[in-house]
Amino acid sequence: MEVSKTAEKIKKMEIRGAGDIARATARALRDTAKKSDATNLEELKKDIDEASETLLSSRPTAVSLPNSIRLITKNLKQYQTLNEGRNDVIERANRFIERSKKSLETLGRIGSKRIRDGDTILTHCNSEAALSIIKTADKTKNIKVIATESRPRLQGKITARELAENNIPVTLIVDSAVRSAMKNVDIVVVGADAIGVNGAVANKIGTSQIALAANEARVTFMVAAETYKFSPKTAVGEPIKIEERSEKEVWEKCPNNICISNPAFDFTPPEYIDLICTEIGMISPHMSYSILKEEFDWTIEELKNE
Ligand code: RUB
Repeated sequence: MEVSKTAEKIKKMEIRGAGDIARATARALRDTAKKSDATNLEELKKDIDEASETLLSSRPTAVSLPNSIRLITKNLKQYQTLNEGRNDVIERANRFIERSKKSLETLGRIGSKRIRDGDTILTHCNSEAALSIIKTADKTKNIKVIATESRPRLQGKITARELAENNIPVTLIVDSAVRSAMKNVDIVVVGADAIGVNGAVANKIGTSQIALAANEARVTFMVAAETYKFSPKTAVGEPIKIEERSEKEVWEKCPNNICISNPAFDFTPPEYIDLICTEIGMISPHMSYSILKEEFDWTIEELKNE
């Protein structure tokens, strides 16, 4: 798919969810490298840079998007020939897509061990990472799921439908029912759009309220996230940007004298998070810096000098 089409689909949320956004970005960069009519390496770099800019402007919060670009274009500057550069981008993009799928499988296996037979799991929005844990657990245990509606875009319905199609018992609730539902919940499992160096998790608006309710009820709160959801820029002081979406999503024909605020994500502070389940293991949110060092040390060094 053309880069502009991919960016447009991400903007309109036809492609959505941090993992899917990252893989679509990888495919778009791979296709740019494949189809570029550059006659030298400099021209290829220009094409890749332009494609990256277009993709980056689509949605601001999911750090998986800039991270996939970083990982795919990592070595481009070092190459001497057009072919080396082109092949490296194609190979890295393919590897990223494979890695993304494999990570989901692995973290699903790891996270499922925290789910006990008979558990009721509450999840928010629609996260393939959270669903990977839930579906893996369902293979060997009797579980039930409570899915929140996730206003205004109602991604909870996608989750509910997917679980029902997999014969996993699911109850859909409105977002404001979370606290009253919490008394029947054994564990909360949600995804992440971005994780800061301090361990705070940006995820679908409402996640932090769920974490508060879970904390009050002493219910385990687990985040499912591939390591490419950690944000290297936060290590050099830059905050994660929360996307503000159109007021029309909340109220189509809103009277003129009413203001609407529609942030798409919020931050859950690390003290409300018991575990982050990644493909390299279960970690505490306080280990965020170590993950960033391991995965993105080279980026952090470059970002320091920007
Ligand atoms: C989706 C959302 C998901 C994360 C993680 O928001 O908040 O929980 O992106 O998803 P939106 P995944 O619908 O606005 O993109 O685990 O699939 O990467």
